[in-house]
Amino acid sequence: MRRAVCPGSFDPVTNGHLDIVGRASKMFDEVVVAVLINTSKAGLFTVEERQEMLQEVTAPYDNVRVDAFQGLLVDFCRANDISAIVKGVRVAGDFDYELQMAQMNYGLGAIETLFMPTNPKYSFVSSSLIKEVAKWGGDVSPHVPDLVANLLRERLVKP
Ligand code: COD
Repeated sequence: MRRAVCPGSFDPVTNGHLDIVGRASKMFDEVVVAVLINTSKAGLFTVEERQEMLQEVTAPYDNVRVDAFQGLLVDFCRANDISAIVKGVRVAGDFDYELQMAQMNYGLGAIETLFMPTNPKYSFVSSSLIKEVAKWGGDVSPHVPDLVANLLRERLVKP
């Protein structure tokens, strides 16, 4: 079985993430969306909340499942028989860092990384920008699933 991982913080999931997951699901038998458990950085949403959001928004894809991991991504890949990491690249600046991670991950575990150019509609979308805009009451609904837009409103916008 050809299995890939789309790893990330997903705090919260955006349409940019979803676009990559959906496209990867057409190329692999199974895609695991893996949420990093980062004990040194508290997010806006808990890891469990992020997983719940991801489960809901990836439900239309039969071959996508959601999980969480701590530690090295290559160890998660080994434990789950995953042979490829799929990453979205938004702008040239993303590539510099992503290339270093890809080379490190290959060196650590012979895991290949595939880069997918983002859909231009989402090239400026990041979870941190979404949180910043939502915090000040801006409309993020074109850039995130409805479920996420509603949760952001509940959590961030004070009446
Ligand atoms: N369009 C397309 N793709 C996007 C978009 C967008 N608008 N936004 C994000 N993405 C993709 C990118 O591929 C990005 O890498 C991924 O989604 C996740 O994005 P985020 O912001 O949710 O998550 P990050 O960047 O914080 O995730 C970093 C990882 C968790 C992947 C990384 O830190 C990691 O692998 N950590 C595990 C520890 C480890 O193994 N470290 C050594 C690495 S060499």
